[in-house]
Amino acid sequence: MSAIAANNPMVSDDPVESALFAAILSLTPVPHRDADAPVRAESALTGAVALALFEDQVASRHLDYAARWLRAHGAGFYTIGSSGHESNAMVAGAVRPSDPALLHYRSGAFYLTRSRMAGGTDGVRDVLLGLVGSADEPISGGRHKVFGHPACAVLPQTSTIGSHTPRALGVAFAIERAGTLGVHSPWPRDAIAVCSFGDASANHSTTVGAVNAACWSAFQGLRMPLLFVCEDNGIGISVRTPPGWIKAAYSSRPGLEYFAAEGDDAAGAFDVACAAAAWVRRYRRPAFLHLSTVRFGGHAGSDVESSYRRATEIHADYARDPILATARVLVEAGVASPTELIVQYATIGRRVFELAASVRRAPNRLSSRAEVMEPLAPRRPDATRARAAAAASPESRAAVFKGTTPEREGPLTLAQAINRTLLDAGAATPNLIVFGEDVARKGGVYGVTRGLARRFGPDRVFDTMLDEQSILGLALGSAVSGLLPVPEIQYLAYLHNAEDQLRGEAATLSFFSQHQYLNPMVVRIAGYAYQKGFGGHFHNDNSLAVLRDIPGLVIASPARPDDAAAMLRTCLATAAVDGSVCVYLEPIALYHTRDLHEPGDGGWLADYAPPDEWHSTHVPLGSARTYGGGLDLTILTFGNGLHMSLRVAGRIDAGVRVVDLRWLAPLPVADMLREARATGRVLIVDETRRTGGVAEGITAALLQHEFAGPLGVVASQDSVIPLGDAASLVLLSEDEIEKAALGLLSR
Ligand SMILES: Cc1ncc(C[n+]2csc(CCOP(=O)(O)OP(=O)(O)O)c2C)c(N)n1
Ligand SMILES: [Mg+2]
Repeated sequence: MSAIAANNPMVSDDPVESALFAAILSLTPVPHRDADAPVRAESALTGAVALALFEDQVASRHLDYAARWLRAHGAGFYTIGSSGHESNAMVAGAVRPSDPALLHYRSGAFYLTRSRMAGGTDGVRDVLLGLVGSADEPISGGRHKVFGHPACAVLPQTSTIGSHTPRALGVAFAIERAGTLGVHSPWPRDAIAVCSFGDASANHSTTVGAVNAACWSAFQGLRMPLLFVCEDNGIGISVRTPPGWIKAAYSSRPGLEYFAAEGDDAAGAFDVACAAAAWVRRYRRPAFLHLSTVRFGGHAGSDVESSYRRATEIHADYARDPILATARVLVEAGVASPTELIVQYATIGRRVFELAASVRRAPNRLSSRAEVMEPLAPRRPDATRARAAAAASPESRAAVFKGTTPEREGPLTLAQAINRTLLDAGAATPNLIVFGEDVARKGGVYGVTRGLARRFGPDRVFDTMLDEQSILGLALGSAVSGLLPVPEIQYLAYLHNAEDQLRGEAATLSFFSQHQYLNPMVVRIAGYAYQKGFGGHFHNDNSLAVLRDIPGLVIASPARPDDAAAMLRTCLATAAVDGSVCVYLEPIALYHTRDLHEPGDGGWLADYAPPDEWHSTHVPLGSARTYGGGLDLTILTFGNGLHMSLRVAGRIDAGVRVVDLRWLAPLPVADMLREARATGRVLIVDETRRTGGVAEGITAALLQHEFAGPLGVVASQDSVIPLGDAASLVLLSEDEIEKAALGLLSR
């Protein structure tokens, strides 16, 4: 058989292949039998299906050879393969091509089976184009090597292991919820979500959390059609998973049905996968399919497996080759002879090689910065304005607002304005859902979501379990399933344990899918400091650096009730129109603030604009608001800084204009520059930290655009915020602002 190997320049002397050939050739051929019959008694796997799966498995194996060959020739950039895991093709064969799938990076054979079953794309070519970073690759366009295709219902994953599991939870949730709400979804009503990951990944808190959230849901009877697939090769790079651990950890979880399959038993794996899929589809509850596999060729091309595994151990795995397992049932069932299978293997290898050689010759790489960045966060401002101005019918509004309307209520606080805007949005947007900790029955810790659950019902407004990763996961999955999620993170401090779901998942989806998959969402986060009643660091978090550097993320920072309403409409509109991921940061200390300069002046209240004014009062992304037209000093600020700065400006005997940036991403650079140049002197008032604070970005933008006038910065200390009055010792104060302003004015 070395002649066959020599026929394929991608493979030379691979012991896995030699062992596979020898084992296949040692099988005893039997007379040809009907390919439509089961390969063995009681199995659902027919000879014809097994043969097709064999071909997918073999093609997947050859893609791994191609990856290394392309790498060796300087044309490929990724060598983590699926060799040894090809039994995941059985899982793909057991579910429907319309079932949304979020895949492990070793689920290559799954992807090939899925693409064959779904039609509309050549999976082998897709993967090859991914390996060489070709702009023609159908999902990420050369931006990452991922499995994904909208025609195959495969969502691209990131490289952060486990990070796709919360989204999978959300997709399963949304399959059901979109159906209940009558919202159009890309997934059939009886679909199930499929989510694969490795055994080491099964220990990651993200995966543990997603499985737990699925169990928590099922335990109380919520529908969660989610099939977890753990591809257990017993190792994570070089670290062994304790034998028996996956079974011990996942076989007796409340609400989770456990299925176990051996990857070297083709018919058995197929049947167990069918049983697991059928169980999830029928009962609409989560299941865990534990698929035992081996891993051939180390973790990746660069990995020297022999440095941490004994040769005997490595060789012993060859007998568990899933391709051999499928070959065995095919030969034993009389569907093919050993020689026919080897010839088929070589033919597929040749085809993969020829395709690999062709993508190597003309890789069509991304060639400009604009091309790379185009799918990050495309925006259509005119469509957003039009959408933001669209209200529900007067009748629907009357029903939601119980006869009155917010524009007739008189001046509102910030919290009230957000609340009324959410009510209006809920009335106008049937696919909008609001959820988080305490948002439904209690109406939010600060009452911002009060009344929403009563008006829109528990299918659209609901309390979640206490897990920010799962809250964001519900949003991520809902958003790719036709819903417009508005999740709440109770305090900014509690975003940090889950922020990768925003950073790695939400903000990258459009980039890695060329906006073929979008996850529009508006994440409301109560944040910033200066809270009097509920003190200490965690309720007064003022650190935004982790949000500000996420490419494409919108950060809205409303300070006043009228802006808060308009900006929330803008966020919801750009989410719906462009698929934007928006963080809407609510300053807790200003929620119920009524006055500005003196008690009783009502300077922080505002009327609610009636719908016919929403178009003219629209606040575009990245647009600031200026207070006063003073010619002596420009204060650039946002959030609580606006309240403090306006008070200081009212006290100083000079012409001060105060600019509320309103958007921290994208920063309103043009507005900042115009207002800075109008006075020639700038004070940046930044309530967040000195290090990593917003002032850093503002200063850089001013300097890059050659603003040359005097420039001052005041910000809070680089400190954790203490409880009680001591907080004021480290937080930016009005006195500091005033002193800095007077200092600049005297220059
Ligand atoms: C959050 C995270 N930490 C670390 C890594 C680096 N890393 C990549 S794969 C891997 C091991 C994963 O093992 P397992 O889940 O068993 O999958 P396998 O490769 O064995 O199929 C590690 C540590 C990562 N990608 N993501
Ligand atoms: Mg593993």
